[in-house]
Amino acid sequence: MIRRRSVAALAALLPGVLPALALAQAPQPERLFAEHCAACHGGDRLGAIGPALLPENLGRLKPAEAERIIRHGRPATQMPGFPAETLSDEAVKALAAYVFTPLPAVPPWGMAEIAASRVVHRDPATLPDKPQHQADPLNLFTVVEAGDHHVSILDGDRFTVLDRFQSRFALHGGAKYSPDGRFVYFASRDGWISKYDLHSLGLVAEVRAGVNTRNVAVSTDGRYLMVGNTLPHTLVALDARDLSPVKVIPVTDGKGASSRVSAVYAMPPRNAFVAALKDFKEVWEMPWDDRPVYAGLVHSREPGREEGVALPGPFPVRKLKVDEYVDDFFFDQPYDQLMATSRDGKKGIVVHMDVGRQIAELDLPGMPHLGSGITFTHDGRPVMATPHFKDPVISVIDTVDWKTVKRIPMPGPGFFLRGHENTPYAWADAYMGRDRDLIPIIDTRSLEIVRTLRPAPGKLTAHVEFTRDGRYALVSVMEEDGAIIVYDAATFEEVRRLPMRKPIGKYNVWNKINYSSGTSH
Ligand code: DHE
Repeated sequence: MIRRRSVAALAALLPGVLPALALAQAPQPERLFAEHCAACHGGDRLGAIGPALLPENLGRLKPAEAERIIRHGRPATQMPGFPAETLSDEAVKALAAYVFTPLPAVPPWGMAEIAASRVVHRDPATLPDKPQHQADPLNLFTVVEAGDHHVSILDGDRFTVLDRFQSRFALHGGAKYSPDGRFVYFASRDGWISKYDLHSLGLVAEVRAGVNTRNVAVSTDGRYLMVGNTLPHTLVALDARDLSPVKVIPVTDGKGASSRVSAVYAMPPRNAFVAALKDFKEVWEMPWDDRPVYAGLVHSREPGREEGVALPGPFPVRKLKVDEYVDDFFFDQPYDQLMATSRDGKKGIVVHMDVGRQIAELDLPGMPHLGSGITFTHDGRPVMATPHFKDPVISVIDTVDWKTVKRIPMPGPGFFLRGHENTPYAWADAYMGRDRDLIPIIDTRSLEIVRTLRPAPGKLTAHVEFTRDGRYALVSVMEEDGAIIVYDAATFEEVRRLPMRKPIGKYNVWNKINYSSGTSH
């Protein structure tokens, strides 16, 4: 086979021959991939030392950006650039298009593949009993830096970085903690689940639970993780101690159809995971304790009140039928009910978990981002507030009568929203609008914006998290040369600015393990 390098050399000698040769050399993406990419990304494109190169896994990467990365490489990673003498412009284009082409068939990724992928970095039995650092272990922050695929562990009192380490490619979603706050779990878009010890500041184990993963949830007894996948269509239960697989639950209807998982979360008072599905109009509940669940109308936390057919376990699946496909969902603070929307839907729905069905509709046009919702009390009533991807508003909804209390006008459609029990202010952003550098702050008493910050003019700024006492708010400047900016949550004055590489999200141990009403689940 004539290599492209040889063609370039020949072109200098025999210009007239080149057009014919070039035709014969029309880029063949499979061959180019095998030659240049497969060693790191796997011949099947499922990933090896490099990430999986499938459309599902490349998320928001644009084809032009993929071409740029192939040509110039990715700084601070092992991805090299391929100069023109190795890959012509056409070859780069063909490769970029190839990685956005879906695989002809979903590869098998069951118990055997998951178990074989597991890497144990340290025997859990050898880990220290006490923190090996001076920081308050419950006021740490985990910061996901997407710029160079790293994670920083931040002391939430001194605002110093205790550790910074390379993560799996493209971590997405909130870091999740064990109930005692000792361990943190991450999910990457490629399905890697990593367990990190916050006492000794080191990785414990990793496992690939899927080929393309939405997110991971942790049971409040600390024994299990549940991973929701879009490739293949499965939910995967892992043993939280060493990440060994416990059960793969196929997301099927028993008649040959299957569905991607939208997301899975823990519902603490129910001792159950709950998953929403993208392709079935169903919500699935899977308890992690040994209590049976019932496929019937009544499912009650009061012993003896359940009725229906007991489903087989472990992780028996109770399927609740709903009117919409659920892309995004959120819980009321007692965790009895879930509010849900589909991305293209005009309305939201409310599902009561005990009743076992949909009980109300929500007036929520403009693509609400319920996953970023928060709850608080307004005028003595429990309410939830959510930003919208499309409308420049924050909707505030009464979680008793499900009426809209207010649609607060915002400077642009937003992505995230955060509050805390110890502050009356909720911090938003204008991520999806034109002025993406704004941080509007809402007074939850008046439901008005009381201040709008512009922490880094011209730079995308979003996602806020509070310290455990609610005294400081940490804001992300989500740029390559970005920062975490610490604000006094009462005076809105800047206290500290820490340089970071595109810090996407940050998660406070205390707020997460206590299921703070102002933070994500
Ligand atoms: Fe996210 C959380 C889905 C795009 C940053 N995002 C989540 C979760 C889901 C989700 C299901 C909850 C995970 C958890 O914590 O358990 N995100 C989606 C999408 O479907 C969407 C729209 C398209 C996609 O690419 O998958 C999407 N998300 C983005 C982004 O473009 C963001 C801004 C940057 C990025 O990482 O790609 C982004 N998502 C985040 C962050 C969280 C998140 C920072 C955690 C929020 C939190 O506070 O817990």
